[in-house]
Amino acid sequence: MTTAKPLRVGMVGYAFMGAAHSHAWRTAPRFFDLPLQPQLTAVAGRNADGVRAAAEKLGWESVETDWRRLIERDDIDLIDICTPGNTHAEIAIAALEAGKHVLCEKPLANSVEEAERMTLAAETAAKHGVLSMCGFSYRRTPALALAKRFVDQGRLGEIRHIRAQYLQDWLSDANAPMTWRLDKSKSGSGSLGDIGAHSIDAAQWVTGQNISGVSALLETFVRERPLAGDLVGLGGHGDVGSDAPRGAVTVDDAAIFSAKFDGGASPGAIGVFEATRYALGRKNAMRLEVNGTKGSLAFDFEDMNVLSFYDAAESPDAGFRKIFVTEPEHPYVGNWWPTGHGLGYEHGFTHQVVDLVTAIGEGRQPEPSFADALQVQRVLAAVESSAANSSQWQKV
Ligand code: SOE
Repeated sequence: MTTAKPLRVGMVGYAFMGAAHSHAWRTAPRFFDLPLQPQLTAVAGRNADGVRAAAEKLGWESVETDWRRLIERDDIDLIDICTPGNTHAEIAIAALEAGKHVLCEKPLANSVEEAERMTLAAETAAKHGVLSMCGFSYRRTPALALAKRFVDQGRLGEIRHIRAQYLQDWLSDANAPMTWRLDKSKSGSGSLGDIGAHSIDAAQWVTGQNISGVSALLETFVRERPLAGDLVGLGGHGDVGSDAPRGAVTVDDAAIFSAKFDGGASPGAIGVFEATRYALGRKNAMRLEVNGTKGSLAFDFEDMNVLSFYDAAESPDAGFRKIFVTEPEHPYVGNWWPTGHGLGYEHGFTHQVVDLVTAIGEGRQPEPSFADALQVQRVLAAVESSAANSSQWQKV
């Protein structure tokens, strides 16, 4: 039984991300030694029956039907925001100003203006030991964390190219019904902010270089979709029939853009990005390839326990090496299973909780900070601005 001080969590929202975060809060202290003991104290949702059922299923001790109650409660230390992006700024700023730590799902906000206000509130709160993180969970996939370790060790040399794709296909069916993710007033953007944001954060984090300019194209292939009662969750393919009333899709279905990186001393790298929900057959192919002067690496989330690495120092016929990222010395892996057993999507969220709780326990800034997430927001805005202006080059 741990003697660690409790960290009492209040979570807002209980859909896909709420389920992933709940699993992480429950699991992290069982596999990692943490300086604080997370407690699933309360979950908030507007629908009383829905939130009670979610609390029962996901293991939360109490429920609220208004997130503001979580902010008011003195038995809550941290607010975990698992709601659509249009609610992030109001909830995060209120929580930080009330002295509660914050974990906020990605993207940080639906606009740069909101992200700037959130970052200011986070930096003000940090002066009083109130800390915050944005949930770019792919940083905690062991293979991507190993990729960053290789770049930081200089094993790729100077970075020349970044190639990032995030390919899903859950909207390929023109009759797949509406969801909040297709409503700009809720999601802020479509594939660009939902999955492109992950690629932007991962590319900047792994390489240590920020994107400084972009040229972009956005496309919406299906401009109206059947309304299926309330906006359904991710890919809700309920049989709504082609005669159901249809609503306007107000976000991008796909985004492609080229990018220049700031590269520090040497000339920055250049990158090519793609995010789509129409790559038929690709289910969650979050891919990153980095080419340097000494080596290259490649990652595909659909084979998430593997990092491919090409070392120019080896004979050319050595080709790309397939590293099975399951050795105890690999990031996070040692706390789980013996070598070769592999991890899954949910482990990234558990590792996110481990790093957040450890940083809070040690009183230091968790990463990615809101400022890191603001940089991603600036890239998202530059992509939208470029696409709206004949793909003109847009500085970030
Ligand atoms: C939907 O595209 C989604 O659930 C994203 O919102 C998540 O951030 C990603 O991890 C999986 O796909």
